[in-house]
Amino acid sequence: MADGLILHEYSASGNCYKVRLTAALLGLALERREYDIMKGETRTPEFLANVNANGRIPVLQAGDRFIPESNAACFYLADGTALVPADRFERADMLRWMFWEQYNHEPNVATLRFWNGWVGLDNLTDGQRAQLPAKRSAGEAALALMDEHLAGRGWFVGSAPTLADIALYAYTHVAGDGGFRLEDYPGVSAWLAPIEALPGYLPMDA
Ligand SMILES: N[C@@H](CCC(=O)N[C@@H](CS)C(=O)NCC(=O)O)C(=O)O
Repeated sequence: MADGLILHEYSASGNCYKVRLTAALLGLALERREYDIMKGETRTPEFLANVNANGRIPVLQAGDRFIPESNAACFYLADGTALVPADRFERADMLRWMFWEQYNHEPNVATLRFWNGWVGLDNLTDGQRAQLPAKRSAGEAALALMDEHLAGRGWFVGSAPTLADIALYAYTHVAGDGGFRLEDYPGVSAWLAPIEALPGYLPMDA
């Protein structure tokens, strides 16, 4: 890839980890720039003007162009590789799971991890506290749907790992941090190890 690649990130974020994991599996080097989201470092006028007007990480920088949104950044890295199926239906099916991840999985599984491990359950606003039961049951429903889909298959789409697996792995493998019990989802639990055995696999805390 000709462009120098820079990942603007907060390392502990699963959304950022997805991009690092995709790059690692593809053998691509990334320069990493860390922003402390707990200190509002992605909300400064400089960040909003120069990196992402949406005030969030990850943002992948390719040369002088910027790609916010984790799954778009993963796609940029993996387009044309085996992590994106050549078959048209399977490619759309991969995108289906990546959109689903952002709408049904991440807002529940990742948010409870963040509230539990970063904000602290005692520090939630009344509005956040009121959302806890709904987020818990929506997160459990997401894990149950993954479990059902994985019954009898090794990967989310087709017969090989794709970006759908990477996008879903990022927050699923640390779902316990948000109080979810992965042992209740045997299909999901069994799917983690083959991802971790892929050549180039990078752990979240590396
Ligand atoms: N849909 C976005 C979500 C990005 C997002 O929510 N990033 C969080 C960290 S995981 C963030 O930057 N939070 C800091 C803030 O909102 O100020 C993606 O997939 O990249």
